[in-house]
Amino acid sequence: VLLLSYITCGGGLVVKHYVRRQGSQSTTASRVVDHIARVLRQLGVREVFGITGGSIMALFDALALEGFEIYMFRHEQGAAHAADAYGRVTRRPGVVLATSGPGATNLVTGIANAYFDSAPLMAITGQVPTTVFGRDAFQETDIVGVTAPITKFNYQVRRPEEAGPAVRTAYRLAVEGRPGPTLVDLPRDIQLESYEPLDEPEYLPLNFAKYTPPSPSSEALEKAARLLLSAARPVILVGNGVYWSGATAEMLEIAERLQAPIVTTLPGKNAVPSNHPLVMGPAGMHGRVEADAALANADVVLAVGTRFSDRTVGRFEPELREKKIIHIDADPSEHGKNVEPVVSIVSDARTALRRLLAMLKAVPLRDKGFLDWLLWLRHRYEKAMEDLARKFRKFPPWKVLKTLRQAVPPSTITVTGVGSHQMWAEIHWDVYVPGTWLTSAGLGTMGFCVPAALGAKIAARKRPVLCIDGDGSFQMTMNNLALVRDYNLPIVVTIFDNRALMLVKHWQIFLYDRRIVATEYSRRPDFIKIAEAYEIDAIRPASLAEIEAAVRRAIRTDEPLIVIIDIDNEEDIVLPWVKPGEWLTSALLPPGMEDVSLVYRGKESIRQPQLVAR
Ligand SMILES: Cc1ncc(C[n+]2csc(CCOP(=O)(O)OP(=O)(O)O)c2C)c(N)n1
Ligand SMILES: [Mg+2]
Repeated sequence: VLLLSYITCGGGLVVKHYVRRQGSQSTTASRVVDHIARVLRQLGVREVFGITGGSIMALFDALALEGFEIYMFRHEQGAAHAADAYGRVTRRPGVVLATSGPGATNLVTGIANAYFDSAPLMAITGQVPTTVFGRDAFQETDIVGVTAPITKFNYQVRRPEEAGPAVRTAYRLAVEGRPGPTLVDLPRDIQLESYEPLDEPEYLPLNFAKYTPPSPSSEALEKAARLLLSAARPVILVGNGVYWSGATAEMLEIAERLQAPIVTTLPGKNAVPSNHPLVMGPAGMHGRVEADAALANADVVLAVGTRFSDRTVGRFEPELREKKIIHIDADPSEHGKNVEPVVSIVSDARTALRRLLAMLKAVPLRDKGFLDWLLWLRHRYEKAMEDLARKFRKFPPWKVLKTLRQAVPPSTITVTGVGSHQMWAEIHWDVYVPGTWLTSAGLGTMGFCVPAALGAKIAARKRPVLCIDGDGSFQMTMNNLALVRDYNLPIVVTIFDNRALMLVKHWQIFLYDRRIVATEYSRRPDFIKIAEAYEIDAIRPASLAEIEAAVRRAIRTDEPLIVIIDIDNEEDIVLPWVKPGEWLTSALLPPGMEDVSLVYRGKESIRQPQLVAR
């Protein structure tokens, strides 16, 4: 992945003309921080997230003078998740600020999260004065070193004239090509120097061509078209790169022309509408049955904007090696990293798909039985889950999700925590509008939901925002609920309350002979009281109808709400489940599907399923 730690130690940047008045510490004359505030404004930034401190307060001061809206979080990790979500919703980098030392290190999980999910984010950290560098000064941390492997680009400003170009460069690189987080570190003495830019270069002297994907070659596209047209069971694997490049329409049109099922990754759920007839949903460890089956039985895979995460494919060898893979991705370092494609196209997805579409005029005849089989699998799974729901003593999580889906408008932005509740949402939450599904997929960061929901709400004030959280995840960042009333951010938070770290307990049950270690809470705070403390209404509903009515009301009246949903931590086993390191066809299916195999055997697959012993 694009990794560039560009650190100048003196030298490096040549600026022709600038005025630098040494020693002035005036609070209103043009300081470097005032210049940064103006640069941010020119870039279109209006809102920033963060927590102040000695090494960053000058920038806060300048931003306030310049009229920025500053969102005060309760923990920097929360501020970073909010900026991440803001970036995903607006497609512009969310900006997060933190002081040096603990402020900066508290950002690290949030930055890593944005890195793994390719979300545009720009962090600006304060740093101790250059005069005390390397002396273990109070709150000195080498944040540029710490974040080197989890940023696309980071830079420590050492001279006033570098600040503007560094901020513009970091902002641009956060969204250019494959999005991701960037960081600018600002020593305190530099922040306070007086500075007036004269003929300042726009960017640091980097070769931006390296970050902008090239045009796809006609030869590669033609080869891809030939492969797709001659395939028996072509399947499209959609990653969230399709969303970033705005290629949803092109992707769907290609699928329709080829009559090829679309399978997504967990973040790729965001890129295509779940209710499109060819969209099978996410494949993977907790994928949909029909999606796992589609990907597992494909002969040609058109993979777009995805890195082939192990969570999506189970394992890379030997099954994937047998497939002909066409890989389109903006990031050259993704090509050949996890799988060896037959055709490798380094390109923006939309550009490549538009040109590919022009080559796919003819609609070939397909193995229609394959699609019929996938839809039959979907039907069998939904039926099995309906039957299972009747046996549950407490709320079946998937029924809760279907109820919530009915209760909120199609354009609702939905955010999740990390755990079993997230996996249920992966399988059962329908995304109707691309861009409305925000989950921590690559890093799997518990605590993402509440602050990300706040960031999403700040980005889209008029749209409802729903957080689907777990009780464990919720407790990691619930302190940020304070912002709901501080800034009037009426989000709806649902807590799937199983009093457990269920996804790990699930593994203990199946992989550790039921040795339940440190995954069940004996005591826990009363979430109703927590809600009350933050002046938010909360309910513990007794029925699905009650959930639906309460959520509908909250959205209609634009009021925040916390819904605590009782789930039994013995019943709460997410299926299907592909055990770590196994191939998709060995997915453990729910009760009632014992006769079903995910290996496609033509027409027999539907009519005589019992032929296949599992
Ligand atoms: C920060 C962090 N710590 C630990 C984990 C490991 N982990 C993955 S899922 C999970 C349980 C999550 O519990 P909860 O939020 O209650 O969701 P549930 O699985 O119970 O639905 C844990 C501990 C993680 N993903 N992130
Ligand atoms: Mg839980």
